Amino acid sequence: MSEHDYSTKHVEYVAPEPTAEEQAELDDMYARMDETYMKPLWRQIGGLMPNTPEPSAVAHKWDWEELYKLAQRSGELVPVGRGGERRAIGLANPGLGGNTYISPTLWAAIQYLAPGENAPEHRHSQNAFRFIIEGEGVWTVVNGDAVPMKRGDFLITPGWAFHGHHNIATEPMAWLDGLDIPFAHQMDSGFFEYGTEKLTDESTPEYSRSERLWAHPGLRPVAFPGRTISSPIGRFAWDHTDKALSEQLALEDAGFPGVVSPGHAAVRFTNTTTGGDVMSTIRAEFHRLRAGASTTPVHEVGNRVFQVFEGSATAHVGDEVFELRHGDIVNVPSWKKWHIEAGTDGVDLFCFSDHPIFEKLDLARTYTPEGI
Ligand code: 1HN
Repeated sequence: MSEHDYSTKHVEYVAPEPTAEEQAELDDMYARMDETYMKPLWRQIGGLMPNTPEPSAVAHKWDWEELYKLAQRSGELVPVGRGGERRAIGLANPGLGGNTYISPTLWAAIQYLAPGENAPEHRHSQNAFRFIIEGEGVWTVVNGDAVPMKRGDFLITPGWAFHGHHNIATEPMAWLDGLDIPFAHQMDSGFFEYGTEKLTDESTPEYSRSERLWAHPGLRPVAFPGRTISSPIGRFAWDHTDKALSEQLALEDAGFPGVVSPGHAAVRFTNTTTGGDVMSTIRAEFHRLRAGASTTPVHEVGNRVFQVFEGSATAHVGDEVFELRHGDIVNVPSWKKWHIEAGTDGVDLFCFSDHPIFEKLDLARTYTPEGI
């Protein structure tokens, strides 16, 4: 709960009624300000400093079937290669002026790679991840480490790591990409470089080197002490995530703590050298709700994006209600009250957010109107 009263409202400034002469002078002054790129605060404070965040981004749902069909069509019509770099279709929030921003900070896209195709290597300072909603057969090569991509896996490509992908299977594959592109773009902090067109490692190991070294619970290699900016684990394999979630619910059944709230299990992907988020700007989590369970309604500074992995759910965001099935994506704009209710078979949900940005800058706030 918060000590703040979020119901206070801005007072509209009412200027004293000017005489005709004064009005002419005022008009002239405002015109001159306009011509010289100046703006008086008294005409805009309410918009600049709302009592609580008033995001331009709106809550929106993208239908997986529709996304997949269009990705498939683009696979038939548009080649992938140097220049375009990726056959990725970005999700453009209807409130963000036609930019490919799902939120003011985050990019989300569906990427499609047909059998035998290569997405050439490049690197950028923007952080990226992939979440694999279905399929397998693609390996991504991150700084020379070949990383398998399989159903349920979460993979990271930290900023400035070279990366390219190839599909060695007989089936096409589509997955979700998330990046902090809008944040980098709006802050003018982005850098980009091409790498090789041919992947630096075309092997197809069952586990990446990063997993072989780092992905053993509670153990780290003594040869690599110290902290890394992003997680040293490049791939969080689904079987670990699945097990961690089922154990939380099994412990709940046995009367032990572990779940977030009744019937709501959740894990966060972490940088094992710090215990913090996998990357400096992006948080990633996996949530599992039993049938009939619901998350606690909350307002939060920052932006979330959910993708349904299995099952079905109803998302409530502000006054809107979205029915979600496998693969569907929905976003929660900053400070919009949200909660998610599981459908009749429960739901598995992948979630990513920009919350680390606000936490690092001491700008994070949450408010649970109904208490916890
Ligand atoms: C990118 O490099 C990838 O590496 C995916 O798979 C999506 C969107 C914009 C810019 C670069 C990738 C991207 C991207």
